[in-house]
Amino acid sequence: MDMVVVYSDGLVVWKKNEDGIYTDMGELLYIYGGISQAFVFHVDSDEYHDIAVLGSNNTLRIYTNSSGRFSVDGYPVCVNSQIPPNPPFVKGSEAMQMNQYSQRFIRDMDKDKRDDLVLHTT
Ligand SMILES: [Ca+2]
Ligand SMILES: [Ca+2]
Repeated sequence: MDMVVVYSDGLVVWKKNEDGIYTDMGELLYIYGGISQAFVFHVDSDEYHDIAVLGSNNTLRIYTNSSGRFSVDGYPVCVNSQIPPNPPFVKGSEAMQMNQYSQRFIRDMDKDKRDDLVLHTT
């Protein structure tokens, strides 16, 4: 399994696993403003893992990966709690503050090959 290394200054690099030896494959992304947390997941149903970044401003952005190339600016995520049955995360014109959620998990809850965002408030 390969490794994605996230630096708090905003740099995201890919380390390729070659029989247990990790080779630096270079910079995947550089997020202006810094990163407090990042998740590797599938936002779409292609075979390429995407990256969600929780920025230092507590907003979540998605950077999609298409054939190994990441979107430059990504897009902000907002959680629309008004759409039943479960609050989906949707592309938002303005990023939503995520600091109200004490825990965040990414799993494919409905097995549609697109990961979902599970949020917990206290
Ligand atoms: Ca993808
Ligand atoms: Ca899903």
